[in-house]
Amino acid sequence: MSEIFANIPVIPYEGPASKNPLAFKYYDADRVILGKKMSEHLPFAMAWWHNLGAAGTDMFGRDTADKSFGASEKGTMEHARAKVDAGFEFMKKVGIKYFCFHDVDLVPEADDIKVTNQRLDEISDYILEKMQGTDIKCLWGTANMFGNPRFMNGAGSSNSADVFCFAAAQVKKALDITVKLGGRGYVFWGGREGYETLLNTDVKFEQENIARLMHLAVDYGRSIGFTGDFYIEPKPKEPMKHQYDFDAATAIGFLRQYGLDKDFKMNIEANHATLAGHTFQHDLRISTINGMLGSIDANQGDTLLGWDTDEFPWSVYEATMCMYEVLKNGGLTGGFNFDSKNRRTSNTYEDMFHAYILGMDTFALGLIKAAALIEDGRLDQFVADRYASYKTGIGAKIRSGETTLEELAAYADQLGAPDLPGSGRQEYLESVVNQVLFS
Ligand code: XLS
Ligand code: NI
Ligand code: NI
Repeated sequence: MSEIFANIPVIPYEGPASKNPLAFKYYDADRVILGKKMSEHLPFAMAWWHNLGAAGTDMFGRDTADKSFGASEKGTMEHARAKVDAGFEFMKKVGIKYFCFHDVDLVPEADDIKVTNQRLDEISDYILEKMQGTDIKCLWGTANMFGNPRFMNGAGSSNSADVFCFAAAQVKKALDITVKLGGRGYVFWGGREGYETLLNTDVKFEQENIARLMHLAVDYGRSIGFTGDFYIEPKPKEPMKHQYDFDAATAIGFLRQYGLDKDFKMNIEANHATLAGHTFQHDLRISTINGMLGSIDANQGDTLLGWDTDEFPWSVYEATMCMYEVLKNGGLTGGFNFDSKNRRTSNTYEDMFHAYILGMDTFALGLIKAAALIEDGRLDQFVADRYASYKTGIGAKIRSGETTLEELAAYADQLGAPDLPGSGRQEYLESVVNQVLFS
């Protein structure tokens, strides 16, 4: 078979001095950081939909990029196979070991679900064939339960029981394919699981039904040998005005309320966290302290725009603080899925490679710098010292639960007034981060 990206070689690591646009400057797969290879710290994944599907269409204009990959007609099984060929050639050339997919990224959806499912069987056989002799696998799969008009009122949260059944059918099939392709995880992103107006919405009913669909998915997944994690991918809005999985804290509360917290973790997307009014690091921290950080959708938004722009991550600050959380979490059981797309104006095959080189180099730098921050130790030490008043005396009694409100009130009476609690030293700490980043 002829190469699709014929003028593009396997991307080598050339180091920070290189000016070759088709080389890594920081991502050196075998370099060991804190006792583990970069490639183990950073299980990168290609998002099938953006890399092989998105061709630049926006609300105001048509495709700018050619993603037919040599197929004579788009939206055919011939095109679906061409995407598989392109995807595997791409992953091999950039050195990526995982991919993520929605069912409808893999094949064109037919009117009849039975036909779509046959197509999924066929394409997954082909993907399996392509996987042979490589170490490429699925990171996670998911069902697209937001594009088809039938999901206009939601999937698990739909008012229509028939639509709920179609959501269930898609989840079942997407789980089958995920397991078949060796997937580590299975994602629920509830793009339509929310509301436009409370005037027509029974929130409690809808949330109970979403939880029911998730329980059914867990039961089925475990019955076919899926041992990985299920993930919720929180997002506050877009396309719905209000989505139920608003942010990590909300999604974790939901999972606990409905008894799903043993099987589910978070898939945190940078741009979703910022849409929720948080930093990326915030949603990662909320997930890690709850033992629920599973996987990451690696992208970044634009502070000037209020939607999910899905840009390739280039902020080394953000990537560093992300990797700081990931390292403290002892890594991820999932991986780093580039849920990112080229800008509409970056419309060539080379741009696809430049984008992944940028994303992978950004996270490699983030990893190097996060490890340096941890080894530097000043941040950790500062935080430990900041809470030192709880190590002894009355503080220790508060922590161990060996006190009463009366005793604390008597303690306060006797003091009269406490000392101020100590400077937070934010500017100093920010300068430590800069020093570590740029030295
Ligand atoms: C959309 C989401 C979506 C999920 C998978 O905003 O990021 O792409 O990752 O359905
Ligand atoms: Ni997104
Ligand atoms: Ni995503």
